[in-house]
Amino acid sequence: MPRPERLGGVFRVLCLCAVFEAACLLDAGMLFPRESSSREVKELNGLWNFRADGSSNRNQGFERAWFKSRLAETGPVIDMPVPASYNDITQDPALRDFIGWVWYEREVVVPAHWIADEGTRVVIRVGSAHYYSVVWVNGVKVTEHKGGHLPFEAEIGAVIRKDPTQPCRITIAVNNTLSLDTLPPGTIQHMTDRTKYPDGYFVQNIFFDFFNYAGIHRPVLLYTTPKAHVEDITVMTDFLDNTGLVNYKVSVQGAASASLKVTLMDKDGRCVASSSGPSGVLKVTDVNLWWPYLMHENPGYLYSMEVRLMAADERSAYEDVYTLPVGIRTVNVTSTQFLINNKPFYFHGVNKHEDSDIRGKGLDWPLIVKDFNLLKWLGANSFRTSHYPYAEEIMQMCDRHGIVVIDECPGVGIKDIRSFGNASLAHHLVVMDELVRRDKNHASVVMWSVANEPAAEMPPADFYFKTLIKHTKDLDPTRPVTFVTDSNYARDKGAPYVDVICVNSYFSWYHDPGHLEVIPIQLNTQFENWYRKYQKPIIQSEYGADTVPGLHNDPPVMFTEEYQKEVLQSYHNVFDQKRKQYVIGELIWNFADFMTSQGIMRVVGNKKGVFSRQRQPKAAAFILKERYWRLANETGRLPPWTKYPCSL
Ligand code: GCB
Repeated sequence: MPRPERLGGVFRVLCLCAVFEAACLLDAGMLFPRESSSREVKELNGLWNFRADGSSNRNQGFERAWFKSRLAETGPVIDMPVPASYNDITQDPALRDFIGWVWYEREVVVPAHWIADEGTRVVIRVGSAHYYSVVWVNGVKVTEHKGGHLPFEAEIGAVIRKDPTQPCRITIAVNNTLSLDTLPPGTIQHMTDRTKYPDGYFVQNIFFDFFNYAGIHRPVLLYTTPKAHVEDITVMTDFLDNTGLVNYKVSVQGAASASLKVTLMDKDGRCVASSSGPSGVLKVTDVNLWWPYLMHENPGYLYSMEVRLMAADERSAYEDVYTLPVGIRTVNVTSTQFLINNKPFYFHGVNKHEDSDIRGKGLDWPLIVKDFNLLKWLGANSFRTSHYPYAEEIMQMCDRHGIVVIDECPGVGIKDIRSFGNASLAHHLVVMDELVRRDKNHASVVMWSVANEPAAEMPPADFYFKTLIKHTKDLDPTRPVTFVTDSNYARDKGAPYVDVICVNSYFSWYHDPGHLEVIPIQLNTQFENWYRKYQKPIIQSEYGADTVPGLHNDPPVMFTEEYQKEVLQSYHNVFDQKRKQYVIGELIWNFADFMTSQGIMRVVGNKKGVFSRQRQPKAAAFILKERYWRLANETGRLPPWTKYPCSL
């Protein structure tokens, strides 16, 4: 007779398998390109040729087929760095505020053996380009993609093999025009009053509070795989006592049959479990769980799962090797707690933006590493990817450093009733597919956020969010789902479907500006109302105040460093009462100042950062740092080197 605890273990594995089947709905994968003994990667970062299509209908590039010949042959080109937003690179205000198609192009030398070996797949991958992209190789269209924050790729072997003597010319056209069914939504407004605006004048209206930076924002690269290759891997993890469980599924392409060897290695490269076959459970004795930063002395522990595929056809034999970092951890939500590895986790973190001087939303390693150092200095254990998916490279950093992520899709600014129609919903579902497909294996990602502050009170919103949240849970039954709300109406709409209530509020800022004294009562009321209604844990997902660094006044007045400090401290007092009950986290708005479109509410961007846009601390950063380290000391187990939060 199996002992009861054994039965428990078997049951656990069976449950994990059932959940797992549900989670493998996505048919195609898109593994992050990694080099291995069977795969090569060639980065195409650097200078590209660039031209904005300034024609009145912005369509000259297509009418004159700019993709057919070298871009310099059809008009003037300038240097444009990739990755980067193009907006702040030149001195031309027309390019900063440009709306429409821009064209990028560069030539690449493709290694001869990639072309000679017909058994090699050559893939182009764009980490992200905002918003709509079309890609040609040597004048042949290879793919197009809608959506600004997620990767897309295309196999180009057949095109480059057509004439191996030609250099490989890559052309990418990118359009930043937003419509009512893009994510985020926007509208184009044509100004026809000739007494006020010149002929053909139009503007883009947006309903979100960050600059609509555009261009190729993340790395472009070519990579190879063998024809028979590992197309996707999904892992879901659990543990029982000391044994870690890694339930995996591998999908293979390009081979009628293949044999697989799956090996899990610890940090020192020692094999701790192995298996063969396209799916299975790896059992790890004496498991090192993945823990958040400041919750454990050894945070961010990652195993390496090596998948080795062997296959053959009448022509040749193929071997493909892909290694995936795997953190073993669980996530659960009760009516009052957020549990990681069955221990209560309190989010003390930030909201961020991908945003900095000059490069806009372009991926920039010095900035990424600086931001992680600042997060650690602050004692932050988490962030929300407000308001769109961040680069995969950032998600990998979070896995390694134990920074917990609420992964948000670009569903921000859904305010117009027409953005709740079928076309919008269909696109939103696809974006969630792409996001879950990309980020499902990141241990750091503990929750999906499907939207930020939608107009949830509008009648079609109920069906929209019910469908969206159900779809997301079907894609990934292991993670809770939320959408972030600001509206009291939403208390009765949409929220029933979420697992965790995320609420933004700006008491004494947008409401009762200047009246710091209202914060305690209003914040208290906010929490009590939400909890009474839903009995679900609550995260204060935004709060803060605009602050111009160096501006001082005592007693505090709005926009000064003193006022930001007071706002934070008043909120913190209430958090300290409520975190003993059902408040499970606090995320400051914002980590750093960021650029917005111009308007009477913004002084060169949003200034609610606790760091300036150049990542220098305002006075509030020290308040937050002291608090976060105190919270960490109370709730976590600090690594010896972080006892004194002075250096990394
Ligand atoms: C919010 C939004 C965020 C804004 C912020 C603000 O509620 O979610 O995108 O930037 O308020 O500062 O107004």
